[in-house]
Amino acid sequence: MTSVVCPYCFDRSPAAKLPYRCQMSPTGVRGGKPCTAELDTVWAEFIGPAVPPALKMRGPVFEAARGLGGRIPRQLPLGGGGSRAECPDCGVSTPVRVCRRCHSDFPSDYCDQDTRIIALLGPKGSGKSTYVSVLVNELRGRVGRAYGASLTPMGGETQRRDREMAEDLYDRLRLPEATRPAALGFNDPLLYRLSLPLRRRLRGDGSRHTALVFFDAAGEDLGSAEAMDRYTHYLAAADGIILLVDPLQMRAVRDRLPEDSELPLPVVETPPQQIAGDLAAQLRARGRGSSRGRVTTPVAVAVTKTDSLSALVDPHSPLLRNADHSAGAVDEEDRLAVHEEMRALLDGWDSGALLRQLERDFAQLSLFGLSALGSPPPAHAPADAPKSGPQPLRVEDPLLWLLGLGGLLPQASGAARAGGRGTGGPGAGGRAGVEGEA
Ligand SMILES: Nc1nc2c(ncn2[C@@H]2O[C@H](COP(=O)(O)OP(=O)(O)OP(=O)(O)O)[C@@H](O)[C@H]2O)c(=O)[nH]1
Ligand SMILES: [Mg+2]
Ligand SMILES: [Zn+2]
Ligand SMILES: [Zn+2]
Repeated sequence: MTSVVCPYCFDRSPAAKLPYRCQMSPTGVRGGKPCTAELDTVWAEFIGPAVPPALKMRGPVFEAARGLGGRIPRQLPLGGGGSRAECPDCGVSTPVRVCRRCHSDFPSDYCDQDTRIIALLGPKGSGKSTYVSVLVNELRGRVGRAYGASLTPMGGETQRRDREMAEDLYDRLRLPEATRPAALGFNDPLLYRLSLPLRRRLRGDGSRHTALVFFDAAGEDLGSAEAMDRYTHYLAAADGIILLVDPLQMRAVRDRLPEDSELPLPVVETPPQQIAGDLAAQLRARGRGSSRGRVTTPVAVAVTKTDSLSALVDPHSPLLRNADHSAGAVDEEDRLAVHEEMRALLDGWDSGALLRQLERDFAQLSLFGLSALGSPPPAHAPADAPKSGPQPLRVEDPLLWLLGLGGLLPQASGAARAGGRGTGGPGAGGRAGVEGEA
């Protein structure tokens, strides 16, 4: 059965149980009058006082299982796999589903597929917003092609922001502005429909659809345990977490950059250790810890802005080239090579303190290195992308790993160990990244 997670309040529900909202259409009314807008108290309470009262008047909500008057609304299958139901008051059918808990409307095809929530965390200025914009672009283009995948924005709000992100970064070559903190109004998540070809042995050549929810928080909101509290439902519902670490905010890296480096250095914000520690505490409090105390949600820890590290890495480093996706499968050996490389680098920067803490807190962990832009922003125009546009490196790796763990993508080589949760492989001794926990 399709299980849907509300992208606004993160309530999980079987798709069949989601209520409907009447569209108040004047045509096709049977018998009585068309429905009129009424105060949706559930939704009004959820979105809070910032929204003007007039907007809180909405079409009536009715249960999928049983109508308001106790009648069971007639449900009609809809072409695309969704369904419509007839409003018990006016008799006109509606396709609009709403969340049971908060009454937010879902985009039209959101409920036809399982939901995967990917949480994006990292200190202020670590590159989260730039990363999302570039990641979406790569999933549509280069990476999407290799896996036969397609990615489409769902709902008017994501479609608008998706267009804006692409125009800003790729047409105008403008970097995203700092994300506004939740205190100034909660930022809606980005909702995408990811379609992947069904594996052949599952018969047929159809597609499997997944609703991907990306949530790009403001760095300020992750700077303290209290601020992160706002995100607790979201973090607890996450199927995977991508934690971005800005190397240019690490003292050891700043000290090691060549003297003549013209790199503009960012302000040093919350240390990644603190974010990881607060995150683990949140998840444990929400029941995501195992009996041995480690958190079970998989965490991809990605060092960003690797374009700025050329002086610190070997010219043959796997960090300097993209993974090969030509087999249409996630290359497990390549992931392990990157994990080991990153582990060695971190070891030199902070004697492995961050990794040791992460390993204590998280049972499923893998290190990544990526660059969204491929080179630093121009020194004279720090709000701009490089002249050549983003030339990303390895931005897709963390997400592909998480999707692979969830069984959504095939894995190549090392498949035996990747399919399970074993450690080992090249460079074993250190944690290879994925480790099961009883
Ligand atoms: N060298 C380099 N710099 C980058 C890259 N991506 C982002 N940056 C720099 O990092 C700055 C912050 O990036 P954002 O994407 O806004 O960071 P954020 O994590 O969303 O920040 P908040 O929204 O304030 O939490 C950008 O303005 C760039 O200067 C990259 O791939 N390489
Ligand atoms: Mg941001
Ligand atoms: Zn909800
Ligand atoms: Zn009605």
